[in-house]
Order: sequence, then C-alpha cells, then structure tokens
Amino acid sequence: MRRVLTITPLLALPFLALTAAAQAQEPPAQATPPAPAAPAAPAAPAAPQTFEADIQNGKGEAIGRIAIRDGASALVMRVTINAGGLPPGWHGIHFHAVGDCSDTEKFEKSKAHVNHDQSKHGLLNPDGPDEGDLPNVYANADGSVNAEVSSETPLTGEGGLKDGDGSALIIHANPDDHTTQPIGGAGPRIACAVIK
Ligand SMILES: [Cu+2]
Repeated sequence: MRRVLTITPLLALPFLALTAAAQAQEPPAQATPPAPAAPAAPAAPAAPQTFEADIQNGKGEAIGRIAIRDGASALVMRVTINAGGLPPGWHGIHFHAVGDCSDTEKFEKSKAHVNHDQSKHGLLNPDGPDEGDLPNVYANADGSVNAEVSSETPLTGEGGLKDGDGSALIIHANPDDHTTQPIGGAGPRIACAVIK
C-alpha cells in the first residue's frame, strides 16, 4: 500500500512542504507486505543426556572423571584419568551392578557385572558379552588415560545403568582377555565411579 501524500499547501506553507518531502523519502512503512511466517523448524532431536562422575582410587581419592552420553541405541563414555592415576598399561573396565564405591579397599560393594540375562562374560566370547563388558583402556607411562568406549547398555530406562541401586564403572588392575570367566582375568578392582 503506497503512502499518498497530500501536498496541497506546498506553496502556501513551504515549511510543511519540506516536511512532506522529507517524509516522502522515508521508506514507505507498509510498502512491503509482511513476509509469510517461516515454517516452523522441525523439532531438534533431544540432546543426549550426559552423566558425569568422579573416578576414585583405592584410597578414595579422585583420579579422573567419566562422562557418559546416552544415545538412542548406544551410550558413549569418555574415561579421563589424571597423570599418576593408574599403573601404566592395559586395564579391564566394566559396568558393575551396584552404584557403591564406598569400600575403597576392594570395591566389592559394586557387586558383579551388570548382566540381566546371565550372559557369559567377554566381548569375544561366543556366549557373551554380558551387559557390563567394555573394551580395555590403556594407561600411559605417566598413568594418565584418555579413552572413549561405547556400549549397548543404556544409561537410563529399562535395563539402564541408572536403575534403583545405580551401577559402577570399575577399573581393574589387569587387562580383560574378553573371553575367560568370570572377568577375563582382569584381577583386582583398583578404581571405581558411581553411576546413579
Ligand atoms: Cu569388572
């Protein structure tokens, strides 16, 4: 809709005429029809839930962190351990059934592996794996770890790690051979993180 200027008083009232001319140079307020409303953007998928917790050693000291992102069909977990945190070399890690790391001497309150269907232990076992099984992580010469692993065991929901009594990430002294029972020869439990 174009603005209609009435400039009748152009000669008689030059002041008003100048004002009208100035207005005429302004962009017409209604010249452009309003743009149609943009279609609603499709709803973004919900951001993965992230869970973080300290990892503690056998003295109850925090040596690092876990960070778990829960996806639709897998979770992804980062394991970060500070220098001096672990003995160098490979270490078996598993999800254990109870979120209790309070007995730092042995971490036995975390119970056995998460294993709702009584599968055999071992990512390489034809009758496995159980739901707590994970790849080994490698501690550098300085004892630090930066690793990322995945699991089909969910963080939340049915069969999830954050069930009524929670779960724990346990780090063992030795590597897991991913085959032998019950824990692939991974040895004592030397670090623990509560997932609850
Ligand atoms: Cu274990």
